[in-house]
Amino acid sequence: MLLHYRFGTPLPTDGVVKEIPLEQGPVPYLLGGPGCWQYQLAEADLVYGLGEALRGINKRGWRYVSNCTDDPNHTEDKVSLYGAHDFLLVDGGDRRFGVYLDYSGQVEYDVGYTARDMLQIRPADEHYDLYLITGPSDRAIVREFRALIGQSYIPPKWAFGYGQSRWSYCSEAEVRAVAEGYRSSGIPLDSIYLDIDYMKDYRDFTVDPEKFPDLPGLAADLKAQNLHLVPIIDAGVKIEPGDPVYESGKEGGYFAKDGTGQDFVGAVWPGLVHFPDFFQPEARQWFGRQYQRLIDQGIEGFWNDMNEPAIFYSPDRLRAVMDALAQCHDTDLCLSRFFSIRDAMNSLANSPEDYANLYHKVDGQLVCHDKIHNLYGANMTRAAGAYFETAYPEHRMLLFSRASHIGAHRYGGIWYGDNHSWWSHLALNLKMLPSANMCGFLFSGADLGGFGSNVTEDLLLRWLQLGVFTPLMRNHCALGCRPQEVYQFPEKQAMANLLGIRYGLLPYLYSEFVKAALDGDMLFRPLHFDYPDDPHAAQVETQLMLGEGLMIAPVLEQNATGRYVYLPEPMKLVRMRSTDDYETEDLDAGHHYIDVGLRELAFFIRPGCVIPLAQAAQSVAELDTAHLTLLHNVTQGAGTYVLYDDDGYTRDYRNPAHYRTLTVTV
Ligand code: MIG
Repeated sequence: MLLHYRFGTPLPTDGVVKEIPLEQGPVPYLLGGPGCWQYQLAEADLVYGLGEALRGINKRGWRYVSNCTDDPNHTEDKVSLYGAHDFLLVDGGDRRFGVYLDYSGQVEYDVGYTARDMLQIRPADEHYDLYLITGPSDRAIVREFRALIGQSYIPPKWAFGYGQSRWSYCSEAEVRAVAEGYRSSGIPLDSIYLDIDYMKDYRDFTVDPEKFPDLPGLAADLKAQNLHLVPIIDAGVKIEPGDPVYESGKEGGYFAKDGTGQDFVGAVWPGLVHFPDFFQPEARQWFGRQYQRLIDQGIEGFWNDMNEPAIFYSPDRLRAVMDALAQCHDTDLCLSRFFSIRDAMNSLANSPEDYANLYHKVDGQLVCHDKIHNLYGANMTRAAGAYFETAYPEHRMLLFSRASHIGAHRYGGIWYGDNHSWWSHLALNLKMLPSANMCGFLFSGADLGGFGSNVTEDLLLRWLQLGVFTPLMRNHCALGCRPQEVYQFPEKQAMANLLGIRYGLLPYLYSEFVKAALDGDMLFRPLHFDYPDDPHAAQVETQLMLGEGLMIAPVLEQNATGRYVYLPEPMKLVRMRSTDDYETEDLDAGHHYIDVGLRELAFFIRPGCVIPLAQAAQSVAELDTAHLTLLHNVTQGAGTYVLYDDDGYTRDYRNPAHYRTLTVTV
């Protein structure tokens, strides 16, 4: 059951695709009112959702604020990350419901933080739509929610291949060296990412003519090796008279304003920038068209960054701080003065004052950024995604974003931003997957190996063992960090084998991904979704169900030679070193210690299930899907798997010719 309530006069969000009649009267389950909803949690209630957020799969015991934030330190004490995903699901066994706040503003979720048994949902104001969803199971509730918000984005098939990124590959020669590093060692790879240094002076949609004198030539040479170049696009447009993007944006009136009605000025990597006003349909169309400048040079995919939007400082506020500092000159430079100077400087980035001085045109009205901050990045994704759909109706483009909001899941995927090369962030990567899926973000993943800090070889191996399963499988790392390309490590052969397994499992992963997108289902599910009556399954935080037939349980601890795994039912363990070197073992339900060496990948097949496995390949284009080995856990009779496959780039997803049934008879 889906109930729709409206409070005040909400601003448009592009969150839902269905019109649901409005209800009057009280909202079932929830106490309080539109200013703050409350729900009394029983001790055993589970709370899921909130998309890209910190902490556990079960969100209980912390508070979260949906407020798109550029914060590269994802420590446990934080409350916001880059996305704002306002859907949560409470499962109390017989009392089970989902709540979706279709809302442009911030929301605080106090999930048993102030009082362990109290859930509180506090929106910043009382202008929003609320949907209350009930159903026979958690999975059914998610499906109903997903039907409401529309079909998730499906990228081209090559985007399911492995990608290598770094901030930054600074020249054509460096990019060619990466391609060579992979191809000469026979390590699979499908894409190489360009970070901001490919641009001329960090100007969007430009290419530095000295570092990359022939981007079309480079893209074509890589394409001949089945490699795709994926450049980054930042939100801020450099103020640069003569630059065609800047000039056309200025001329069209497509930049966001400040409180005085001038184009707002902020500073990010290019120096001083204006921010495109993605809330105007014409501005979205204008910005979308700019991608063509790179598409014309052979580019088929993009990642959108800095679109919370991140603002390092605004000249206005920096000036105010400098003036205040000047006043300090003749005063005593005591400790408190030191702290106030330091705090003043630190308060410049992403400051609420700047957001309060930024204005957008929504339906012809000027609206303060404050009220719609969480929709900014989503509308950048929408600008690009909608352009691609109109310009290339027959052709999928790769697109993923850092900031996001529910609704943007229809136009692109997300990556989880600036994590670190920490073991705890490997676990966090796993925990975010099902939550992101609930909110529609199927094409997602974290920077494998970690973005900030120096990776260790064992961490990268273990991270690849999770990454093998994530739709976006991209190794990315920050400026100044230890090189993180697979071929840089003594264990590169083991890593190559793990990547080979990714390609071997792609027929299954791609099939399950597209089915999940078309059915509004989750690719990754907490165990409790599949085993609702098993009290142990509800407690499991480091294993996931993956599609119809698999359970995964990656090793998440340094120096561990295996891990404890809980099996809610008997399963077949597959322990793989490469697509043609593996063994299987039948395990009973219950707890097991599973040995998983550093060079091995372990996963589990559910009873009766069949998993197609291809041979390892160097790229998705070279994958042989005609010859599949069928891994299975069929003990008698027949087991089947319905395999979805298509050409990997057209959008004719629902064509019945894309399905074939694979059968195993024992
Ligand atoms: O201020 O473009 O999350 O992936 O490498 C940092 C440089 C800006 C943040 C992104 C990261 C990217 C980096 N960017």
